[in-house]
Amino acid sequence: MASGSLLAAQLAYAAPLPGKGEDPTGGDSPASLAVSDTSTSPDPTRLTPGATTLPPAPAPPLTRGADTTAPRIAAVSPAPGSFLVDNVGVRRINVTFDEPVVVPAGAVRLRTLGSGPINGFSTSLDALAQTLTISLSAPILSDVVTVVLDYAITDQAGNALDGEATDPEIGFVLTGDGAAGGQAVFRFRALQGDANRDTVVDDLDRQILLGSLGALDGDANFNPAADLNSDGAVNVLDVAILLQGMGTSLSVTDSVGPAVVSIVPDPNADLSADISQATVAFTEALDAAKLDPRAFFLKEIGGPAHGECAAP
Ligand SMILES: [Ca+2]
Ligand SMILES: [Ca+2]
Ligand SMILES: [Ca+2]
Ligand SMILES: [Ca+2]
Repeated sequence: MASGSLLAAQLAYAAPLPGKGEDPTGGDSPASLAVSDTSTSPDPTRLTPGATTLPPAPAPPLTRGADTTAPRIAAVSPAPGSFLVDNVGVRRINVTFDEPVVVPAGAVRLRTLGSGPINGFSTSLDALAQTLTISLSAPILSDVVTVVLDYAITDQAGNALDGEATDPEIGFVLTGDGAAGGQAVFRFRALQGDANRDTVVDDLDRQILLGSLGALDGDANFNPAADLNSDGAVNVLDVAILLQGMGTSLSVTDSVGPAVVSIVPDPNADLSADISQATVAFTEALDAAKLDPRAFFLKEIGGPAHGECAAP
């Protein structure tokens, strides 16, 4: 089932291919196409009748102000890849950007490995609009949570989020590849009481707690793994957390389909040159044996499809 959504995916471009959008006749004739193709058609005899000069190159995108720099994510808390073993789990996530942003509805998506999309959450921006807080209506104490921040998020000038993260479970300094566009994907794990983080809460975790019971941070027998709530002491609070989680395990059933992380070139940007290749990155590995080339094709808006694309 997971590959079904992939196979249904289609790549459609919001921007016209170069030439089409600048062609005042809007026609599809080879002559009018050649006019705007300045790189390969210098022959003046092919100009549209009446034209004295070649038309200007398509305007560069993002002309709404001096700010042409895409916003990036500077920090995520909890840190990407965190394995939370307390009785709070995944309940609140803070995402700090390197400049004020606008977060439209639908730009933040949460999913769990065990039960799919999370709908019960709210988002808020701080006064400076640089930190986004995602608050879940119910804490997630046992699951794998994936957070997707879409590049519908923009800065105040409309530049799309430059959000690519190298690995959803590894920290970073700043997201992005230097070009606007690209979803940010982060992942957390939670299993209450799993002191050794082996995805099962059992007697091994109980032994780890007993070995450190009564210890304070700095004591010789203090084991950070036993301090389930990370308050610097291994005590009755940690025992209570362990007992609540005892016998549970982390779901390993993958019920979540792959999602697109980024598309290059950005489908929302005007193209300044012909393209022969588009690169699509996904949140997880795809099953190469089930990749159907017909799932990917390029199509001009109002124009023809450009054939099936080879997927590596
Ligand atoms: Ca900016
Ligand atoms: Ca990018
Ligand atoms: Ca364990
Ligand atoms: Ca503790």
